[in-house]
Amino acid sequence: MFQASRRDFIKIASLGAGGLLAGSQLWADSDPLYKRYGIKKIPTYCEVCFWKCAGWVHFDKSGKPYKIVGNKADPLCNGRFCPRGTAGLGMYTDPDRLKVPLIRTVRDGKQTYKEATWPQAIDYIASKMRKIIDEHGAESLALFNHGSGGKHFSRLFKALGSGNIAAPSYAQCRGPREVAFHGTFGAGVNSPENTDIKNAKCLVLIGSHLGENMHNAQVQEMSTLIDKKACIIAVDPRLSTVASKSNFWLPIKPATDMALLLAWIHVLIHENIYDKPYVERHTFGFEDLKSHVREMTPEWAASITGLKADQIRETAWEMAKASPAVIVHPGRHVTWYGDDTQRIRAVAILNALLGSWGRKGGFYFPAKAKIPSYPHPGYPKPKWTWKDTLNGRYTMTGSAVTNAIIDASHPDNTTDKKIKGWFVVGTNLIHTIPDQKRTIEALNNQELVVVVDTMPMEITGYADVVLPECTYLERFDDLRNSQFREATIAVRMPVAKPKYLSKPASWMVRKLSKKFGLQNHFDYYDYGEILDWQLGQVGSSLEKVRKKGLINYPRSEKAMYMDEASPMGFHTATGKIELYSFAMEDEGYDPMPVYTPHPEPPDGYYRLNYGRAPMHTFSRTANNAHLNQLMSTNNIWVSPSVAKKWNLKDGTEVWLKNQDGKVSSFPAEIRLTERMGNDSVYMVHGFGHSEKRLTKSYGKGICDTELMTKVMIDPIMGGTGMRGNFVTFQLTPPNTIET
Ligand SMILES: Nc1nc2c(c(=O)[nH]1)N[C@H]1C(S)=C(S)[C@@H](COP(=O)(O)OP(=O)(O)OC[C@H]3O[C@@H](n4cnc5c(=O)[nH]c(N)nc54)[C@H](O)[C@@H]3O)O[C@H]1N2
Ligand SMILES: Nc1nc2c(c(=O)[nH]1)N[C@H]1C(S)=C(S)[C@@H](COP(=O)(O)OP(=O)(O)OC[C@H]3O[C@@H](n4cnc5c(=O)[nH]c(N)nc54)[C@H](O)[C@@H]3O)O[C@H]1N2
Ligand code: SF4
Ligand SMILES: [Mo]
Repeated sequence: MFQASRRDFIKIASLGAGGLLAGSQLWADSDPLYKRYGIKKIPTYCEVCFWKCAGWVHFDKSGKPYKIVGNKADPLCNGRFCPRGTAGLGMYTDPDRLKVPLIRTVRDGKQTYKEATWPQAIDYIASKMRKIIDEHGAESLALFNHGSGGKHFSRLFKALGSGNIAAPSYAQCRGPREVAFHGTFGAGVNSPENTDIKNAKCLVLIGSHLGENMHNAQVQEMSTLIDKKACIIAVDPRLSTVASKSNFWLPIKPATDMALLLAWIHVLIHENIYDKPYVERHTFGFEDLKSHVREMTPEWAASITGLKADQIRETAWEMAKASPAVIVHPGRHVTWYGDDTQRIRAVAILNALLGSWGRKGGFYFPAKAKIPSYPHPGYPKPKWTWKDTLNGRYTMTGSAVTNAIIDASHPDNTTDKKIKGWFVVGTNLIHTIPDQKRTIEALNNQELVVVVDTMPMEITGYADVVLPECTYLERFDDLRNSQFREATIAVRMPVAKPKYLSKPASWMVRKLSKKFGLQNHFDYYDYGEILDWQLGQVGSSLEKVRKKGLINYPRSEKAMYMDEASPMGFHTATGKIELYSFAMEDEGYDPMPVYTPHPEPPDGYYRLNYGRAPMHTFSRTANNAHLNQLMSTNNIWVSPSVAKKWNLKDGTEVWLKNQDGKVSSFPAEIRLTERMGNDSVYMVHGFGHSEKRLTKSYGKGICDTELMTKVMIDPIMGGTGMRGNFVTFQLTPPNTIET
């Protein structure tokens, strides 16, 4: 079976490569062939965040890329890029980029990096990997990845026989949401979320600061709702941008959302305003839920949340009025307080009572194109994976848990399942995973650390070998096959020759594979050949898609929503939407969500709250020249009353110290604002870079992650709750600046 399709693959690929402008051939000389062929634009999809908007890169007269715009045919962006995507060329032109492979060495008794050629770097890595594999097995190698480059390394790891592959977009981001929605509807919401925002009559946002969180089509659709004067209910202790435009702003006391959600459930059920036919037909456990929330009245929740009971009741009625065209948004970054899966279960249950799953204006059923998977020989079965290290923890996780792999890499792991080598591809773990100390202890316990990045981010400082990846504008990557209302396939083609000695991840894994006799897995010269073959299987080609940028698969509206006439099966144990979950009960978790109070800040301390700014993505854009100009540092948002207590003015420079005595490495200025409550401070995540090679962003602002020494782990799936840290102000620098 494999052999036949393999031969096909090679034949088609070689034909394709001859007929098209394959990437590496395009840059065979210094004269861009795009110019010679008179090609004015090349399709790509954006890598500045993970929404992956499809766009066009335009060339100037000399054949140099000069602007990126959205592809009008792409439903994920509708022809418009966000400020970050528009500044994508800044990733390509950044003079601070990693330029050559680096190998850690000792010079004059001090550790430093020496520049290496690619063959030296590959040989070095392969020999260290070989040693780990011989002594411990391939299972002892772990891959942390995020983004397109990681996909290539993921295939290398599977081919080697390691299943220890994890991304922070799960246990530091949306993992609890996926587990909660799976546990309720038998399906996750995934990315892009299957929220039918443009058709909603009511949108409820719990945190979820859309507009600052700039996920493109989602924000565009929300703007149309605002224009249409649809009902927006924003639950946020901070007056977020969207809260300022909403009909109802519920300035909830942080960490108490569960009480509000349960009270809303109470009102829907006990005031008889839920979608009765839908609930009767599709749900399981209604009577249990009804008695569970009997006492959870708006008055009860008001005493916990600091909200007004009337407002809780009124907003529940607003949702019911809009039902089923109502979305209680499932959120995205939901790893907050450790009971996150249960909080999002409450969100899912609310949606079920409102009848919004599978209904227009609620959650649509998304579509994805069927692309034949990348052809490769079979993968060996690992002898063990991260799952076998859990020891009864996180029993309902649906994906690999980064922090569980860190635990397996830590010196305190006394089991025989140990991680001995890390590959870190496209994730700045130091800024991404809370409890930095533990991450660093695990890093220092490795025999090999390879970091593949485009920039000299903090994580590169812990590497034995740093491999410079070229930016997304200089390479092919996998076809984008995002779920949405309709399926689309988008392509990323190189628009420029890789700068310096940088290389695509697809090239790196091909080189490494040869050292392990696995080259059959990476049988291409240029990754474009694989894309051409895959596109050939769906009746297209790279050359055709180059002209259009996308393949659209239009779909009837009927297919997007529930067919009310025929029976609907859900992929849960009962085949119904589970308001009551036996699966959770069997694992020893609450079958229905329960409110538990969370610790409060001690006297003189404030809860550390954080979020996004529209012009930045995590820690990856702070050094981008264009975006740095728009926002070069973060500020510490404080309420006037807190400022008064501490005698802080707008612009006062402060360091923050957390509950464990950890002081921020750098200061940031106070932003005095009525938009904050008196129990928290707020900052935008992604600043406070401590790596000097990041010349534009080094020392600018405070890194929230270094103040997150307390982690509230979600016992159900291992998510790292990050909002249980408390900080106070310090007006003088710390004694030692940590880097
Ligand atoms: N511009 C930009 N956009 C992005 C990203 C980016 O880096 N930059 N990253 C993308 C990614 S991967 C993700 S996961 C999303 C993250 O974005 P979201 O999923 O929207 O993140 P949240 O943590 O829900 O939102 C932060 C908001 O939660 C509020 N909040 C804090 N504590 C509480 C609380 O106890 N209760 C309630 N109700 N609210 C609280 C904060 O005040 C803040 O307004 O953004 C995505 N979009
Ligand atoms: N304190 C704190 N921690 C958080 C969050 C938070 O808000 N606060 N948010 C959480 C969330 S929601 C998420 S999804 C995660 C995100 O976590 P990460 O994905 O780790 O996000 P970044 O910090 O942007 O790190 C991305 C890294 O990829 C590199 N990179 C960019 N482009 C490329 C490329 O083309 N190739 C390669 N090889 N590398 C590239 C960047 O230079 C950077 O080092 O963080 C989580 N952690
Ligand atoms: S939302 Fe912005 S940064 Fe994210 S993929 Fe789209 S254009 Fe790029
Ligand atoms: Mo995320």
